Amino acid sequence: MVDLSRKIKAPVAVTGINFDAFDANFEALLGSANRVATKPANEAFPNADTVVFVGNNYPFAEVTNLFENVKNFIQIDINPANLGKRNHNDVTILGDAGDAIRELTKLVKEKPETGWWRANLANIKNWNDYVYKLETKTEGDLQLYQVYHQINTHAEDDAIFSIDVGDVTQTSVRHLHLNPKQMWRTSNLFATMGIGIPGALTAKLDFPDRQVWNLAGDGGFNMVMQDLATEVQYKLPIINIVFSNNQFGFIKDEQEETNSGYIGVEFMGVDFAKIAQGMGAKGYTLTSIDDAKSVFDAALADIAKGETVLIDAKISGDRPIPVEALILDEKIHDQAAITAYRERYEAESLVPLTDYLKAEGIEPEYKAVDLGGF
Ligand SMILES: Cc1ncc(C[n+]2csc(CCOP(=O)(O)OP(=O)(O)O)c2C)c(N)n1
Repeated sequence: MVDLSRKIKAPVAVTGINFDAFDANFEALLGSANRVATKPANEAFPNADTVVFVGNNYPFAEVTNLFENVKNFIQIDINPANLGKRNHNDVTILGDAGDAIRELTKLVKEKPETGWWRANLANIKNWNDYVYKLETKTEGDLQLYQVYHQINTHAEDDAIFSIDVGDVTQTSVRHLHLNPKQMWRTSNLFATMGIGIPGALTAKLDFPDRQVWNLAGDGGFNMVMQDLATEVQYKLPIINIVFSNNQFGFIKDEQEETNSGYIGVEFMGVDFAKIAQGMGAKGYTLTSIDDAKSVFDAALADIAKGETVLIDAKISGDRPIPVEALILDEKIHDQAAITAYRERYEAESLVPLTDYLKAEGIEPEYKAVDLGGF
């Protein structure tokens, strides 16, 4: 797929669940669209004239009308029931996705570099720089981003990540920088909170020699934390990270968009490190950026001794940037709204794709990215 992308100069978007199939450093990786998503993917679709839809189910595409502006739709799928399910197909290929992509890559001629390719690559780089800037901040309150920085720098080359449901799902597709040897799993279609611990337990039982992480919000962790004792009982050295913000962040953000106030989305803090200790695991509380590296170093040393570990990261309540409702483009939004958006999400450096397209002489589609909260 990477070879085909480079040959035809078409960037690659993934569904969230599939982002571990690619190296995070692949220069044309847009990420995923909608809400568990990245900015470059959400901006690319309204401007894309052709989509090759490969081995995909992708129900969210229908709900948000993601392919509204797409003129040519090519689908490759081995399951006939999936063909034409999400969009009208102009070309349909029934077959194994890998085989079809390999054959197509041989058949197509190398295309010279295009403005579309350059604009998307620049947009991806701009987004990656933004993400990295947040992760490597050294001042201010501890945010989830700096916790991911420690996870990335402490993760082994073939680590497995079990991800709970909430902001942690959205932020993992943005801030876990994976390679295809690593693996992430979550509850994708049903989005069942509490999946983090059981996923990590089974991962460690199935792959005892690989490093296993459970990443969960405090809401999701509260639902299943008793099974930390199961990790200890079966001597499973799993690194459990709890992103504690005393709120159902993912739902609170939805309520910000749709309600005139908040209801039922805030709850009291819990000392998860003490609970971990009470269950025989090693427990750490992380409260500052300064301490992040040493806490992770200590946790990884425990893991090396075969201990089960929990790090309770007391993060700020900052909302991660809503890329499903971007407010960056002067042709679409007023300046005051753009300034407020940039300030709130520390997004001064973010450039809309439309700017990169204009610079390449391509007339962009000025359509607000508003994917309705999905
Ligand atoms: C079992 C279950 N109950 C409710 C939901 C709806 N839901 C999705 S995300 C979410 C909030 C997650 O909160 P938390 O784990 O604290 O993570 P945060 O979003 O704050 O990072 C809720 C209630 C769900 N997906 N699964």
